[in-house]
Amino acid sequence: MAHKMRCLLLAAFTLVATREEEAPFNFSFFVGGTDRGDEGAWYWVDGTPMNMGLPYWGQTDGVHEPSGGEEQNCAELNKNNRYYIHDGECEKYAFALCQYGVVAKL
Ligand SMILES: [Ca+2]
Repeated sequence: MAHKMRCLLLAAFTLVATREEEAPFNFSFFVGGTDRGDEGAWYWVDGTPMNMGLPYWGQTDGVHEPSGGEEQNCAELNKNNRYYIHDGECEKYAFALCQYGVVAKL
């Protein structure tokens, strides 16, 4: 995936964006999830199945994400929906949010 080449390295930074007006950036971020090759089956790049539904994925006009079908196969934190996860086109320009160091279990 092209966005792997555009990683934004975050060593000691926690993104907290609970309200759109508090968001520190004005662009979406790819995170390491995809359903490419198996439409509708979302996995993190390490092979772990992604949690689906709320509170992870957003909704647009009452339609729950992911909603882009075969045209949108890469998970992103969507700037237009308070950084909830949406499916996006893998080829569009966006930064990638990369994990660095310790993994926090939620
Ligand atoms: Ca898809």
